[in-house]
Amino acid sequence: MLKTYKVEGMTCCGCSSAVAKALQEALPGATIDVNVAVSEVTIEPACDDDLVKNVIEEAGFDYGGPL
Ligand SMILES: [Cu+2]
Repeated sequence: MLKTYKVEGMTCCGCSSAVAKALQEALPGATIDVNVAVSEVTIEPACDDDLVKNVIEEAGFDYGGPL
């Protein structure tokens, strides 16, 4: 099962790469898909919301919660 989160503050592919890299390091083995155009991140399998929030905020972006 996958889960989609809103992530604000991504403006270019550099931002999306940074978010993807941070999430991938925190969730080895997960499939991470970052869509900068709609400010969304998809993670499969679903994981803990607080972990996602922490990783996104530590990477310097704004966590917008699960969709
Ligand atoms: Cu950027």
